[in-house]
Amino acid sequence: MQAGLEARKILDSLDLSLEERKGLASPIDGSAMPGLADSDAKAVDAAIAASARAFPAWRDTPAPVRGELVRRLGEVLRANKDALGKLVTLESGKPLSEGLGEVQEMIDICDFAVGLSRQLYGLTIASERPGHHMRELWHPLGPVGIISAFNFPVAVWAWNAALALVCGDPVLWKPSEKTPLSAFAAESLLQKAVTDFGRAPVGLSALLIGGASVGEALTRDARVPLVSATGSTRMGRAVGTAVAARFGRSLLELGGNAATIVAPSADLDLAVRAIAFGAAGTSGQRCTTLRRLIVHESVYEPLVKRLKAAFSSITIGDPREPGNLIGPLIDGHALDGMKHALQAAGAQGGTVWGGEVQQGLYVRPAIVEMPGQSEIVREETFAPILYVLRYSGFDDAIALLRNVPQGLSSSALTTDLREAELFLSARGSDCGIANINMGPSGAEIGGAFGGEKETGGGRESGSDAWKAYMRRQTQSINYGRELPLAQGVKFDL
Ligand code: UN1
Repeated sequence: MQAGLEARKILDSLDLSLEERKGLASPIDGSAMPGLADSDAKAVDAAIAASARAFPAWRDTPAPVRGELVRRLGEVLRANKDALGKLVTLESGKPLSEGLGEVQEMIDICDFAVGLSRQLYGLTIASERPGHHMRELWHPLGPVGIISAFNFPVAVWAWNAALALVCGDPVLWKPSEKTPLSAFAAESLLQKAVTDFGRAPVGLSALLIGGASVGEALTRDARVPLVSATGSTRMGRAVGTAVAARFGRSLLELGGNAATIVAPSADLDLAVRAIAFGAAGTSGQRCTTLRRLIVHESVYEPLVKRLKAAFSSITIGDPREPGNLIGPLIDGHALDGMKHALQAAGAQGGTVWGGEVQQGLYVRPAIVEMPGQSEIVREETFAPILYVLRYSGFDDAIALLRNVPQGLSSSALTTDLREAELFLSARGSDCGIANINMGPSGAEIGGAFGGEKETGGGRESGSDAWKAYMRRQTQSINYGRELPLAQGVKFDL
């Protein structure tokens, strides 16, 4: 069945009948997806106003009760996992197992957030003053703007929304222009949970469909104290500076350009599988995708040979077919970007293997052997291109790994304890994520997710990432009858 028709059927099955409007071409077969109307400036302003109005009531709802809404969202997602996962596949072109995995990631973060709703812990602090105590309390922050990317069209929203909601914050979501339908379906599932829950204020959550102007409205508006944005470094720079100019907070998850070091002691069977999934999985369109492989000279030739064989065996085609490991690129722009990068790599001394277009937006992942970490290698191209570099000393490998502007994810394949620990030490990887004996992509939700340098410094998802969605208050309480001043200061009237 044409992808566009199948998408409409799924939306119907979710009771989301759309009016006849032609949307984007599905990356799977070019058929027209159902279209959604853009939110105009007035609608965006009204949604922000409604979310600001919803805030006091949600703030005053006890956190474990807020958790109950997120628990219901998790249940609605469980019940609709197949439909939403399929829609993600139809719209983004990722294989169905990954579309379903993405919804699982949403369910997982809901579970995490429900537990968190009873654990928004602050500290108690010993006071230097007699008859005093001190503590830190975390308060809700206000409406959170979420700007998400096409490659994880719903999971990254869920990371943000599930945490923001238990933290007492309304959410305003601008999804990627490339994947509005998955967002529309996910938002409607949240609305269903809101209806079942019955105690949420009007305006608690909104979906804003449209392009850069919608994102700009969120970044400029002082009623939105936090903007969490996932996407390109260029977009993040614009968001970060605009939000900073009004002293708002931003949480940025931008370019990746991940690297993996393959040491002489690496288990090569495991390495081939980890590298193939890391570099070619999701057609190279994760921000954690492995793009730079740094291989010890002693294993370089056999590994590259095995990687070429493995990449040749990757089945490429309709992502709805269970046998296909990778689907298409998202659009012609992504394909042009890949072609441009391969040309540039050739011009910078690289030897290109693979990378051919099979048909439409389906491409064979490329392996490019590079003489050094040239300009094109230091840039992130959102496509399945694996640059391979050679090293002789482990310190040199780490230096190569670090010598790029981005700092999201990294890994080392080694069974040498000293190398592994060095890689994980302050002298090792400079990324937000560092793995041993696995690839750099496919993180679980329990850890904090994000990276350093041009990746933007934000942390989402697990661990204590929730703190970004709240404001911290330091409280001092005097339960005595004297008024001692800190630092022994005297001010006796
Ligand atoms: C992204 O590409 O923006 O770690 C998120 C991973 C996924 C999330 C990627 N869990 O690859």
